[in-house]
Amino acid sequence: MDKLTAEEIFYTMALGRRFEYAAKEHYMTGEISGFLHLDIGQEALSVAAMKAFDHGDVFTTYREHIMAIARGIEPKAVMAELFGKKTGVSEGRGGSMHLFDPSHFFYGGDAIVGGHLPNAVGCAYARKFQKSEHGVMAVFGDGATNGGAFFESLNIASAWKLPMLFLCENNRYAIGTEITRVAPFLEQAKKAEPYMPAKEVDGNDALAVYEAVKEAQEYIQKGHGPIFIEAFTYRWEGHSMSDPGTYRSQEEMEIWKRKDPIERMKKVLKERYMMSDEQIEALEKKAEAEVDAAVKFAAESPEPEVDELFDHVFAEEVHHG
Ligand SMILES: Cc1ncc(C[n+]2csc(CCOP(=O)(O)OP(=O)(O)O)c2C)c(N)n1
Repeated sequence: MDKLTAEEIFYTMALGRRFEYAAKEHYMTGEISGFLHLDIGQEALSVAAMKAFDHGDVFTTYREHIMAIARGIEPKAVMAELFGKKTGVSEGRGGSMHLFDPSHFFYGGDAIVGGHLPNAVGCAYARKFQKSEHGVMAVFGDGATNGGAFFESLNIASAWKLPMLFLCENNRYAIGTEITRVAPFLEQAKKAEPYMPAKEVDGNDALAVYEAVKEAQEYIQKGHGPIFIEAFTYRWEGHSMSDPGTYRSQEEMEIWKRKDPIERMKKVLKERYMMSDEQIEALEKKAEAEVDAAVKFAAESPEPEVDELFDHVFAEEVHHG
């Protein structure tokens, strides 16, 4: 990886973490409502995967603020969406779980666990049909691999050799359920092995994630069909703002906090790319300022108008009799 990319990945990770803490703060004050799922602790995976997958369409889950930003969507448009404002990336209609921006080939933000996987498969089918350069990346949690939609998606993507990367973010927990209580093993890639090449990667290592996703992108662009990557990581916060996460031990959380992906990336910047503490601090300050500006923009943006309530709502009138 060149220095510029490494620096950009670090910056976006630092930006993402500050963004998430700001979102948490404004959720507490009531400016953000509904659900809010934070990605703190998983920044390496969220950022590096998006930066590496630069030729394609992305479908993901409800824990997606940082992914959207890493994809290139303006932090202020993401924050305004969390505030439910008209200037939000989904015009204030989607909120935290439904960030959507076709201009960045980012189609969510889906609240239904695994529900986006068949959509991603459909998109991959379209891309293959169009003989497009685009591959499709679907990001999902370990919990999603227990659903029928997951197996159906693996099956058809594999049978039709669709240009798809299945990226499993294994943070071990699906709300309060530890994965091995509901699956026979920790490594969910084993479920994909009969269908496609499947590999594991350290999800807290931004460089490793970047390399793995880049390789996968090349693989699917060559028309080999789908590929599966499982990245192991850990969320520091509860499942959502309403979850204190008491089902996990302090000890376990401490172990993972010591594997902080941001501190790890800082070390890489210093040791491999010869960056100084001052240069790194300057990036962190810049990230802080960008988040402050995003919050200000969101707070000052207008609410959607009541007479626009039915815009973008699609319904067909059904006549009976
Ligand atoms: C089909 C469906 N079942 C249940 C839920 C409730 N639910 C929301 S998130 C979640 C846990 C999913 O865990 P995982 O896929 O591991 O993702 P993570 O939240 O850990 O990122 C559940 C069960 C839902 N939204 N959709």
